[in-house]
Amino acid sequence: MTAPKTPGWLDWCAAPSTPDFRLPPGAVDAHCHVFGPQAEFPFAPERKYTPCDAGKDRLFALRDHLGVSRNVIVQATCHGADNAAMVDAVRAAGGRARGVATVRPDIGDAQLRELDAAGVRGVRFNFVKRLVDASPREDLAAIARKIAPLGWHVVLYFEAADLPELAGFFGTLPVPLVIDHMGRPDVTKPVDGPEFGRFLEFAGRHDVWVKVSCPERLTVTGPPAYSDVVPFARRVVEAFPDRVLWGTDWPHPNLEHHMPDDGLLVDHVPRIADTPERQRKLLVDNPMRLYWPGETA
Ligand code: 0GY
Repeated sequence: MTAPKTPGWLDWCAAPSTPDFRLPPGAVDAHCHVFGPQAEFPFAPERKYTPCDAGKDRLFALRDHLGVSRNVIVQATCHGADNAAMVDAVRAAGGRARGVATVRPDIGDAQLRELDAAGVRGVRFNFVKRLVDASPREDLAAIARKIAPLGWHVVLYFEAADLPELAGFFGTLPVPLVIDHMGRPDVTKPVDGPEFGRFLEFAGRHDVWVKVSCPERLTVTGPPAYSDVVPFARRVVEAFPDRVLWGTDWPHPNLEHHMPDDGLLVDHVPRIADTPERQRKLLVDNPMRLYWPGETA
């Protein structure tokens, strides 16, 4: 028996357009997920949503359609701390994917080494309240200490309004930090305003990488231009050209208003990274340094 999808669930775009923008060779989609398939990889009992299936074969088909070379597959909350679907996808990609896991604080060194051998390079700490139950900071600090010797990083997902309260804790983590979706700015506020200013200051002070992803999730004005998100992403790309990452966020969990055409998300890239050099860093050099160090694209 498989569980039905959350009411109103929007499925991923089955026929994405071919992008006008040609991704440079070696481009990395540094933020995407797999969901199930549920019959093979059941969702976690504690999940906050039940998505459609979005398995590795569909992800790899999208990768090839868009002209992406490699993926970073981030554990989605619907799978809890059972990383089986993500690890299966990373292994099946034959070196063309890395993974970011969710783990519990009691995870053993042998399990961590097994994840590392499979291609996992980080763990995700999620502070978005609609997605997870509370995560005690001492648990997260214990996880960070365990992963540090492996050279992994922590991916942080939080709402912009929560950064002031979280920043002190983030500053204690002994590993590089990777921030999802630019820290989810409220794009109706000014890009020069105090809230985004605090984010930029945080990103400038620490060993931080920023994903300039998810215009479809942050926008109020909507597709296809996502024009309200562009100034925020451009500001980050210009401020931190060597520490920005890009990703599709396929299969786009929990969108309520529209499901993006992933081809148009690729066409968004030149609007936020407006020179070939900035594009190469964002799409190839930076993610290769973080996830495939020492390898050429
Ligand atoms: C994203 C965003 C979301 C969900 C998850 O793991 C997840 O469930 O990341 C969201 O609902 O904002 O990055 O996919």
